[in-house]
Amino acid sequence: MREFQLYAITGEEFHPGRDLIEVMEEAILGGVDIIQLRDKTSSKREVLAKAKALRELTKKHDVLFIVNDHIDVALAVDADGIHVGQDDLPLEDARRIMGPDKIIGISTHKIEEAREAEAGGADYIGVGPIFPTKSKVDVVDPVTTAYIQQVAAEINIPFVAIGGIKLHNVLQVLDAGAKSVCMISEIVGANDVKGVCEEFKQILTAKGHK
Ligand code: 3NM
Repeated sequence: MREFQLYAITGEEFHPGRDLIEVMEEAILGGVDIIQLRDKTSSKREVLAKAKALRELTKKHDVLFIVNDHIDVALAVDADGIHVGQDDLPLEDARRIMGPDKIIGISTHKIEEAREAEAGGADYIGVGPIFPTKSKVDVVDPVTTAYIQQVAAEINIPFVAIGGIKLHNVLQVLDAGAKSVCMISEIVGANDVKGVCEEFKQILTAKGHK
């Protein structure tokens, strides 16, 4: 799997009146290396239409494209991969459907889930929520930065920290051992999406992550 450091997830509720593709293109121009389409409310047809547009955009800029949950949509648009939650399609089945070459990521919230994901063949795991967040409805209590240290020490596949990460606290996350960070609201809800991404990128670069 190609490495990534700055991961942005879509969240259209954070940019009312602004076009999804325009916002995500700004994020890419600011330095995001991977985008996930996450849409828990639209119809399958609507999700497919957004996925097609985002696939085109990410191809144009050579950025990875992941679809949350909708494995059929991921395959239909030839996304780079799928991201699943603990209650979605099990890893084994997701792998069978996606094949050996696609990226499969899974959200994990405790070390047992992280170990299980690694053993089950996930390409990367989400680790969170690090801080409180309002961007996910069924979110569990924050796992804290101490937990990042545990994951960094024990888990051998790439992990991305997520949940409540902002420009003002991202250094704590990196100092705890995360090499990749993922945000919804701080990126797509910003007035200057590109500028925020550039700032994240600068902080990552200063920490030695390209
Ligand atoms: N997954 P924000 S936290 C989508 O812990 C998601 O697995 C999480 O949004 C997890 O950057 C989260 O706005 C929401 O806090 C992230």
